[in-house]
Amino acid sequence: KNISIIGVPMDLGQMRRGVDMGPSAIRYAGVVERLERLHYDIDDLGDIEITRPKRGAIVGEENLKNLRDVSEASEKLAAKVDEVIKNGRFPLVLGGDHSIALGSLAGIAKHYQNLGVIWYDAHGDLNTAETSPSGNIHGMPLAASLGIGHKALTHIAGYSPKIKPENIVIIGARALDDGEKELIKEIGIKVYTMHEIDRLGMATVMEETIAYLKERTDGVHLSLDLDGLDPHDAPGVGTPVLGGISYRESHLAMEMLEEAKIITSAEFVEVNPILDDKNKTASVAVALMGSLFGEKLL
Ligand code: DIR
Ligand code: MN
Ligand code: MN
Ligand code: MN
Repeated sequence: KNISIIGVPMDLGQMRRGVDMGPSAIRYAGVVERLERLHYDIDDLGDIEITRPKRGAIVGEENLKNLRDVSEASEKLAAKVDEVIKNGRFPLVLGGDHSIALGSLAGIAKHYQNLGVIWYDAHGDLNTAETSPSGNIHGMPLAASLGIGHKALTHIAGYSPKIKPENIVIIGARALDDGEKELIKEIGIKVYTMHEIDRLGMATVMEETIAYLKERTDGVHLSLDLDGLDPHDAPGVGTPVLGGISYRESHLAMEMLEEAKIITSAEFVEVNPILDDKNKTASVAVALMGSLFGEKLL
C-alpha cells in the first residue's frame, strides 16, 4: 500500500491554541520512519496552508467561530485528499483540530457509494450552531458531513451529504450534549459509549463494528480524536474527558481493523503539543498508526 501524509495545522475549530502544531509533533514522534519500517511507500506531502483568522462576520455566522476560515481550509484539504485518492494512494491526515474532518470527508466520500465512518472520540461532534454550547466548529463536523448545519460546512467540495447515518459507528463517547443525544436517537447512529465498552469489552465492540460496516459499506474512514483515549494515556488534547479508552484497548481496536482490512483512509486529530507531557500524545498517535498499518507484537 502507498500512503500519502497530509498535515493540517488548523486550530480555528476550537479556542485552545497549539493544536495547529499537531502535525509537527506527530512528525517529530517519527510517523514516517515508523510506517516505512512496515514497507510502505510513504509520501509526506507537507502541510495544507491555513490562513490566520479574518475579521468581520458573515451572514449566518452566529455561534460558528471562524466559520469562513474553517470552511476555506476544508476546501483546500478536500481537494488534496481527492487528488491523493485519484493517485491510488491511502490518505493519512494529521490534525489539527477535528474540524478538519469536514475537508477529509469531502475529499473522500465522492469516491464511494456508501462510505463508512468510525468516529473514535469522547464527543459526538454532532452539534450545529443551534445546539452547540461553545460555537466551536470542531464539535460539528460529523453533523455537517451528514448534511446537518450551516451550508458553509455541509457543502464543502460542492455536495451534500457525505455520509449516511446508518454507515457511522461512534466509539468512546462519554460527553454528549443534549442536542447530540436527540439527534443520535432521531436519525439512528450506532454508538458504543464507554458503558458498552466496559460491558462488552473492546474485542466484542470491534467485532460488532467490523461486521456492521462490512455488510453495508464499500470503504471505511477512521476519524480518531486522541481525546477518545483516557487523558492518562493522551494528555495533550484540548478537551480531555476522564474515563476514556485505554492505550491497550486502542491498540487492540487498531489491530482488529488491520486484520479486517476495511480501513481505506484515516485521520488522527486534536494532538496539542503545548498541553502535552513531552510529546506523549503524538507518540501514542504514531504507535496507534503502527498497529493500524500492520505492526505485529511477535
Ligand atoms: C462540545 C465539545 N461538545 C462542543 N466538543 C469537542 O463544544 O461542541 N469535540 N471537544 O471534540
Ligand atoms: Mn472530535
Ligand atoms: Mn473529542
Ligand atoms: Mn475535540
